[in-house]
Amino acid sequence: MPANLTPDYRAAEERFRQAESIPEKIVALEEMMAVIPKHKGTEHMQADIRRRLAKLRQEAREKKAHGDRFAFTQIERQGAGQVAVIGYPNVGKSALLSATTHAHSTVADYPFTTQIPIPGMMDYEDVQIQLIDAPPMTADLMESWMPDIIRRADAVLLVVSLGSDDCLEQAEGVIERLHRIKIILCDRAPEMEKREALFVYRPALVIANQEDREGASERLLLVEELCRDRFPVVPVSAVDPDQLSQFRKAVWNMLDMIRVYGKEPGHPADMNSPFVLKRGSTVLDLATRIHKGLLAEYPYARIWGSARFPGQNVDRDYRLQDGDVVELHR
Ligand SMILES: Nc1nc2c(ncn2[C@@H]2O[C@H](COP(=O)(O)OP(=O)(O)O)[C@@H](O)[C@H]2O)c(=O)[nH]1
Ligand SMILES: [Mg+2]
Repeated sequence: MPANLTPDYRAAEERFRQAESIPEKIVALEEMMAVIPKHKGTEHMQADIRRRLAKLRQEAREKKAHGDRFAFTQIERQGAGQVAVIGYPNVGKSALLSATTHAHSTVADYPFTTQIPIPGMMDYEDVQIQLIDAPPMTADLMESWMPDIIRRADAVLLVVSLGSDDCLEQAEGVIERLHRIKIILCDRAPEMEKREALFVYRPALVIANQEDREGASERLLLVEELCRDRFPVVPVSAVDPDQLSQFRKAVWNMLDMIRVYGKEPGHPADMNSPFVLKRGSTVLDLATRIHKGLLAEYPYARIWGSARFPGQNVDRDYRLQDGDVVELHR
């Protein structure tokens, strides 16, 4: 049975499409509900509108409970690094977060379900990395506080869907939109002197999600071609947990950090809780971190791992490597 939608309905639907905030969307949906012809042919559509309304109202309540814009962007940093998960609607950002963290982000097959940034902690071996499920953005649309989230984050996961013919647009749209507000996504931030004034650089991975979908392998080639020499591309499927160990590892590598394990003289190393430092950190950096300056002046260390022989003495400028066991001395 044809729906026979009226011009009034079409206009309200268009307003909904254009709406950027939750209240605007709610108003537009209520209008759609009011003017939709009520007969059997539109029953499905009515149910869909009601469902979307319920969802948005719930989110509006949650948003209130979560406070204002300031509170959105000031997500307390936890773990080894903070990584913003961004991208077009429906690419699977929330699904990835749900699969890799304990965060409860709504996964749904219609756009714009995530309206507030939701943090979750992802395990990678013996460290944890904070992922932030951000609301969707497109080449034209972005919540006003999204740039803050991205600037505050250490790195970015740009998620695209290999299930969609728009996958290239999903990558380029985001990259260009951010460039316009002076955020450059890159593989590694260039040397200071090579940076453009007033721009911020954020390391990024392109996460090619929905690899299980039909046509994904052909689209993956296109995405890889687009990103060549610019970003690593990590194909994943949020619905296949076995694959996600590669994802975790790639995120950790992007952060460019090392883990070192502390050891007290005469005691075994504490292999349970590593110190996480920027790659390139020295014995002095570690001493400064642990002792907040007290031991920082002329420390030396004994190192197990990257040193030439176990327990070798190294001076304070020694560059630590991932996995080193370090016994600090003064
Ligand atoms: N087949 C498949 N479906 C996925 C995958 N990731 C997400 N989805 C589905 O795609 C839809 C949108 O996912 P969602 O995480 O809400 O997207 P978001 O808008 O980017 O947060 C949902 O129906 C998900 O179940 C995937 O890797 N494979
Ligand atoms: Mg989402």
